[in-house]
Amino acid sequence: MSGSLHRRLRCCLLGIMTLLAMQFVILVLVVRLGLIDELISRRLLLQQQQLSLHQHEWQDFVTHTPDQPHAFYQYNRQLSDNLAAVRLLPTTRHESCNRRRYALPHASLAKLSVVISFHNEARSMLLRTILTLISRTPQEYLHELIVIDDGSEDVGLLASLERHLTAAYAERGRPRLIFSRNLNRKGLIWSRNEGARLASGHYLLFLDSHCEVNDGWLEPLLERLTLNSRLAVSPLLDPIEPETLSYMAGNELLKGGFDWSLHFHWLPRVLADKETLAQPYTSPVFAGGILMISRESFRKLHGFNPHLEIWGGESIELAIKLWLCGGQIEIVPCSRIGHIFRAAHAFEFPPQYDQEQELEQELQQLGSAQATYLRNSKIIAESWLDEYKYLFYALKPSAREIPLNLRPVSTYDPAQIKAELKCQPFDWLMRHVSPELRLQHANLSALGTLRNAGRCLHVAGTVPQLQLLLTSCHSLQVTQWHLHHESGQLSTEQRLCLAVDAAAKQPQLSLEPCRAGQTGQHWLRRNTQLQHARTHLCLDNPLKDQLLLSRCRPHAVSQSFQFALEMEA
Ligand code: UD2
Ligand code: MN
Repeated sequence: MSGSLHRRLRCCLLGIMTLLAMQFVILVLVVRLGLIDELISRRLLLQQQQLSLHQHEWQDFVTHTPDQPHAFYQYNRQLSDNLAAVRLLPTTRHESCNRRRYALPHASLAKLSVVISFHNEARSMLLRTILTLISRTPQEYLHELIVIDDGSEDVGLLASLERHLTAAYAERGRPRLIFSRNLNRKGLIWSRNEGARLASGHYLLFLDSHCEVNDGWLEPLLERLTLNSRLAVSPLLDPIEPETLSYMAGNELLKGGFDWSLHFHWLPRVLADKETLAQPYTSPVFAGGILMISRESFRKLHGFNPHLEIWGGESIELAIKLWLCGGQIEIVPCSRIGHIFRAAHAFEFPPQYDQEQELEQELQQLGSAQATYLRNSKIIAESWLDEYKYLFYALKPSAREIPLNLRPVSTYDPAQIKAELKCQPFDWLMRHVSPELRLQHANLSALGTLRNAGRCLHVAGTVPQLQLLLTSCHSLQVTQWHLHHESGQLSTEQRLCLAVDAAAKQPQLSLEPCRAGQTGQHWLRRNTQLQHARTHLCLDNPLKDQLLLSRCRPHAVSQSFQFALEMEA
């Protein structure tokens, strides 16, 4: 009796477990195959009458994607292909943004032209960007969409896109669709300028080709722009994870900034008294390159600097130019646009220098991406930094060797723009917009690369496997050092400090997290020597590329270390 009860119980339990396991497998499958998204999107498709492209057309377009390895896109292309054309996205903005009514101008006075330039974007990703934009933008404001194929390898893509979109939106006549293809790649900056040239709306929005606008993205931006004609705005960018394509909330406590090497950085900001997370806030530069500006302001500023090539720096230049010449920049957190932030460039950069050019060897060997960015940065420094450009060259000494030989691509001339628009000198920006630029060197007695006999002191590897060595000064990743005025700390950008372990039998050089009041991290500058305060020993490179500490010997070449930039005492 009890035996059969046992058996039945075991059977029952086994049954339940099998059922649970099956449910789990089904759940995993549903999630993996994006079926949930599919279901949601079907509902969405029914709800959103504006979206006129049918599921089979999406499939037809996407299945012609050429097969490429992961590195080609730097995100999960298969997953993108299987996700819905338009996904339901989480609401990431502050809930008060949903309740607000935005003061908008009549649509006939606020026509929007969206410019998307792409190079080698996956079909599903590009189409999702476009369809999401069309379905989440009030029809009456979305005047036109300008899509520029910047020499992509998938040669059939643009024509096919044009066919599908034109068929889908012809009836309602909106948005106006403009397609243009660069047979040879001309770069993002040229293409965005071209897009702006083709545009006819009142406002321009520059968008990357792997974005998903979130609900209600336009109204908060438009409201700000119509309140203040000197303004240009960015939405708050929500990151989309490249592998899972999950849509996450961006951070409202960050603004856009740059350092003296003209690299973009997110900077922390502090909320003022009573300021809420939903309020627009000023920012030294745009949230990356996704920005909205009146076409008239963009024209007055002569657009993006056409001397900048391929990729990089154009939105920083536009920001500097805008601030100095009477404009303002805001990030508007009630407007959300998702963007895939990729870990690495998905495309090659055309070589900047040919072997014939007389250049320092290291510069010649610089990767094309680095060389392009360095050249673009040099153009910006030369155009706008005035007497502060020495700080740029201190951090990027190899930029000095870059020949600019600007091709006469246009009449673009910063000096003329400054005169035309009565622009302020760069110093004004440091005083009123980017005080952090001033702080970046106020408490330093030296900064930049640290050179001994033509080689530079460099930290290789990551914690805990750090290595201190001497390397070529022209590699762009070479460590930039900061010698702090008061603490005597010699630190890297990662806040690692050069220290000496005095307890060991032989004092040893080491790298440790910078901490206030650590005497082991205190260095003294004696002419070109670096003397450790506690042990009185000097940094030395007696045998080629071997760093150690030894008794200080004035005039010893192996103990002479030059910073790229030394402040006057
Ligand atoms: C960032 C900006 C981007 C732009 C760029 C610097 C964000 C979210 N994005 O891009 O707006 O300011 O930095 O220039 O901050 N592309 C071309 N032709 C090329 C190379 C790229 O059309 O030769 C397209 C590309 O397909 C993409 C866009 O340009 O749509 C930006 O390139 P990215 O997405 O690879 O680089 P990202 O996101 O760092
Ligand atoms: Mn991008």
